Amino acid sequence: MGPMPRMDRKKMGWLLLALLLLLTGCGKREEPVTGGHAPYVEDAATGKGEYIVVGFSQIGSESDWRIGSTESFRSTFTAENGYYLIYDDAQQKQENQLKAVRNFILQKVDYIIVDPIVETGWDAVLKEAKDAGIPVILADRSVKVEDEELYTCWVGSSFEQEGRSAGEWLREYLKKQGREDEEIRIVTLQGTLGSTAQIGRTEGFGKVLEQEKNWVMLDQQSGDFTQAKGQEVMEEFLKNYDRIDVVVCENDNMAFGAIEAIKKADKTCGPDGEIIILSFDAGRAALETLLDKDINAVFECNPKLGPLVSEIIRKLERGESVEKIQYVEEVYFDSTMDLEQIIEERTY
Ligand code: GZL
Repeated sequence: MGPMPRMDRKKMGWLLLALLLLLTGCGKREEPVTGGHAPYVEDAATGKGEYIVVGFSQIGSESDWRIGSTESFRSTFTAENGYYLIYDDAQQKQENQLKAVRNFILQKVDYIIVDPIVETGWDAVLKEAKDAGIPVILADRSVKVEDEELYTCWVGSSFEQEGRSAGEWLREYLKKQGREDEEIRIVTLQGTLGSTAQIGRTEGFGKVLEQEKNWVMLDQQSGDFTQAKGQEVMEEFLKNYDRIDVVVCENDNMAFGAIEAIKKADKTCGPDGEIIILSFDAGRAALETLLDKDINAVFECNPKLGPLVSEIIRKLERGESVEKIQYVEEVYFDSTMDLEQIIEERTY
């Protein structure tokens, strides 16, 4: 059965939604963000709804970056901007994301946005969305599926480039210190295993590691992108290895945990310390930590994807085609830069 016309589809959708909410209560889904407007007013003349109804499955609230990402989507997909947002926080569980997507399909939303916690396990639910005629846009992390046509497009960072940039920065930094021939003992606090960000950053840094014969990767463990887990894993590393020269932290919050663990072990880190700390995301807190000289360099990962995704939806609404993959621009920061101004302007 092809997609139902928006108007009938819509009426059916609201009926089903009312039934669903009646049966299940509001559940953990947040109240739709409508800015107080009536949820959906059809314009009899055009038969088009006043709002574009968007279901957004967000991973959780595990990190500063994630909070910045959620803020970007919620401040973009507002009633004032012509949207009716149904937001779902999966609390870092893929099964909750799959449930949310199925709910969005049941409610016959116009678009589904997903930030997939890990790359695998999406074929079935994306096929259901496709069969229901609902376009799926991936934001931030991506998926590995048999048929790439199961999603309309993906917008996010080149995580492999982020990892490579960190390796290249470290190579230059060590050269300036006259340590290019010294054995460099490295550990990595990885992000959520199987997530696009973790896969790309690990691979990208690994590409540079391969070229540096005196670099040794002692260990790589997941800290799941959280500060608590990052500290726990770093404590283990410090117990297991008598000398660590570099910690690659695949996000800021794990870097904060690693710094806690290093200080608890009466060691020092940062530009004036014995352990070099590299981090990804470059949120305001990380830049401030850079200023405090506890971190050596941070590699930006831009969470402000809301406006980009809205632009994509507007194009699709006009029947225009969109790029399958769209990367966002990113830079890095280290303690040689004038950070005050940058921190001042940081919006996440
Ligand atoms: C990266 C994003 C990662 C961040 C973490 O795009 O998926 O997830 O690096 C966040 O801070 O938890």
